[in-house]
Amino acid sequence: MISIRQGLAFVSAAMVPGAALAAATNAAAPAAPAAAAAPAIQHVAPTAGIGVPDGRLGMQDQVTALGQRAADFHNGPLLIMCAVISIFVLVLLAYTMFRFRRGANPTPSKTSHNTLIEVIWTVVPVLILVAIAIPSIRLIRAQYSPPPADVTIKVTGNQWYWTYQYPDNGGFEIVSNMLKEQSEVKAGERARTDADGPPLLAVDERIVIPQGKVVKFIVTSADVIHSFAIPAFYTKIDANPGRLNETWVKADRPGVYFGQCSELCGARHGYMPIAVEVVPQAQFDAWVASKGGTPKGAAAAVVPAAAPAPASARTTRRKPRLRRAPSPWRSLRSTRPRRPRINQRKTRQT
Ligand SMILES: [Cu+2]
Repeated sequence: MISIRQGLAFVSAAMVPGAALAAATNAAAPAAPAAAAAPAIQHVAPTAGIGVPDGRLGMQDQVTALGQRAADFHNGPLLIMCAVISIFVLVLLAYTMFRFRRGANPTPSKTSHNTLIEVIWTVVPVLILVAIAIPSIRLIRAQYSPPPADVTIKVTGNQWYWTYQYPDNGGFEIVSNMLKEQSEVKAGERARTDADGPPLLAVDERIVIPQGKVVKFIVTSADVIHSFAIPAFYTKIDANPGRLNETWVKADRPGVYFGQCSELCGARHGYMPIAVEVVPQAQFDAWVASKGGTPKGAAAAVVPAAAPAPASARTTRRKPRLRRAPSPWRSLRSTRPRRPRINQRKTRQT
């Protein structure tokens, strides 16, 4: 696995100018802040088979309702349809090869078309595609219609690490780097342990999100295209420079879930994992405070209460009216000299 990734890394290093040099010096990732403002929460260790790859075929166990819906659709109707169609085509092919072989048919049939069969083999695939498209489009609609967000996180892909900003909680930012193995770190440097997660997936700073709350991820990139992907949430979205993409998650099960950058983004593409830890709201607030942020609701207590409005004042605020910007053509029209009305004069003279 590592050798394939390293091979890919060298190929991509050759494709991206300057990437080879950066890979050699390994100087891209900034260090995480050394000291936190308050003691951090106790992070949980991963559960085997949940949120981590375990060698199985197919999808990981889903921990969001939307992910479960997608997994049910994939493992149910889609796989059954695939299997039935594959077996049907295989049997038909084998039967045709045997029944119409040259040995049994010295005089070959001259049949060139059959209208009924042609109608059937056109209409049936169309019906199958429609049967797949309707639930697929419903699923996409559910993915792209997020409920109002409780927490917003801005995710930025960098060569080759992730940064996460919490604008709803004071705007603090954390930098997340992959943890190296014990044999790879210098003395005094933090190495991966099994409590952090599996090799190539464990990170020094996890994204922490509250359990059962709608979390909106605004995803972008600082350099090249990355992809923010967490299989247990059924989430994968590109991080494009200069563009904000959006996805959302509502995870009901506490735990830690791992993902990776899923877009070939340069020499160390294989070394920018993602770890999301789902914790109860109280722990989330404690974690936010430990990072120097403000738990939601705490900000309201800090801001002084507004002076009571006079009795005559309106109780509801009127929606501000949007002023239309003056049209650029307007000034152009007023300064443009008027065209002489030659045609009209001519008609008057004649
Ligand atoms: Cu990447």
